[in-house]
Amino acid sequence: MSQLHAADRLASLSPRLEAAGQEHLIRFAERLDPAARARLAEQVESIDLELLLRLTSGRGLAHADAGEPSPPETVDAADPAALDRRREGERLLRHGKVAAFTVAGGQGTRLGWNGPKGTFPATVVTGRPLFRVFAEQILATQDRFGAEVPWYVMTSPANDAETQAFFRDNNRFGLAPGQVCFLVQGTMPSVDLEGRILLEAPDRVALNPDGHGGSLRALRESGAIEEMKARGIEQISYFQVDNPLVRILDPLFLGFHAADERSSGEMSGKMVPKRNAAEKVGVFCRRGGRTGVVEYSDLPKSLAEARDADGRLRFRAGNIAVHLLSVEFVDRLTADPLTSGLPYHRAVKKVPCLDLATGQRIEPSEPNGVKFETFVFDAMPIARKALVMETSRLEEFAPIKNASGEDSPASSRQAQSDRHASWLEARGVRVARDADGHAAARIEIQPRTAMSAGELAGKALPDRIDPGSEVVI
Ligand code: UD2
Repeated sequence: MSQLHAADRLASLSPRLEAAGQEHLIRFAERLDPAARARLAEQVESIDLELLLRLTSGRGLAHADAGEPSPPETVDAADPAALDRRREGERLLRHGKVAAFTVAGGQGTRLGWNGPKGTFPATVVTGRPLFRVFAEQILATQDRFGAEVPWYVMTSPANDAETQAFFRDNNRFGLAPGQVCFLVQGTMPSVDLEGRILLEAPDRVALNPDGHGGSLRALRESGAIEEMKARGIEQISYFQVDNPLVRILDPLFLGFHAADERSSGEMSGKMVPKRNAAEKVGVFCRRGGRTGVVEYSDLPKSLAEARDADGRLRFRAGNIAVHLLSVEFVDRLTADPLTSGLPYHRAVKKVPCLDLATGQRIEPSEPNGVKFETFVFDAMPIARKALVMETSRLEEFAPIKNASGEDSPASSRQAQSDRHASWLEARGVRVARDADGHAAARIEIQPRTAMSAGELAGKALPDRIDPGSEVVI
């Protein structure tokens, strides 16, 4: 591109930027070479200034106070319909109607891992990375039901290349060519506290990933929805990259979601009872006749701590971020970008950027910027009827989020051993336990061996597991 052309492009953006109060974006453009000017022009052209104006003036934002919430109705494995529902879920898997979908676009800053979170060594003995843990569950499901499960992985511009390289270097963990599909999520400009778009460098707008709610639009824009329809996929099994205990393709959940009169088959979620009032998980609620999630940061302390007559937390339905969505629902929801958007949540954060007056780089010590993100669970109230299924924390939830303490690699590994100890004990194996009742050995059971205690039947198992031992089954 010629220098003149790039300069022209920037000049022609000027009136629009001025009208939107964002003319500072091209203030430092004179210092740039033609290629950098062209890059800047392209980025600025792609910003939806109208959307930003709406958001910075408080419209299109999620409201935490949309009526008094009440706890939702839930179903679980003890439900009288469970056996029939499981059969229906198995039928969907046998007929290849389900795709797996991982959101892995987050930046994983809390964990402090230098790389995409899915590459983190998560399992107890062999240190299998999260992506391999999920791939092996997909392979194990295929072993059992005989139909291929396509796997969609959403990345972000910051980690896409590294994520794809990891899959390539590991030969897609044994999955077939064409079975793993990557899609890159969208971004939103970060703004300062006055709503001015921030620059990361003279030729670069400060962008943040648009939240996991952006996954629905990314499914459409990448062509994944069309591809799923062509493959005969009906349901999408959505999960986060951070939970090695996640049951990716759960026939019981699938059956409740797709075939129960309490569900519309559009969107469902799984819950576990909250560990305590302060646990950092969103909670499922009913509001205005609809089921949805209130994020932990939006739940007033008085409600978070409220108890029912049995002494249990009133809002105990902790969201473990495992959802089923029908392809048809995502298709409908994303058909019209103007009317179908999820509400944006506003987060005030520290955003390294240029001082908009001087062009000097700032590493802020206090929050100086606003990031806008959408959350996938805000699609739930849009579903005609959304079902919430209760499951067990021991079986399905031990996320890796923090470097230490709760929800850390250490706590997740202990939880993995505890789950596997309980499976072995259910088959008569004596497992050493410590004074707190945790497994006193490191125990890894691989998905292709068993994905539940029942599946260990008929397998060669030790009689006992001694304290301090390491066992892979
Ligand atoms: C999330 C839920 C919380 C609870 C908890 C369960 C939100 C806002 N909160 O908390 O209610 O259910 O999980 O574990 O979801 N991601 C993207 N792109 C983005 C942002 C996030 O792909 O732009 C992915 C990220 O890679 C991860 C997941 O979404 O897999 C969760 O993101 P988070 O770490 O921001 O959410 P968290 O753990 O605070």
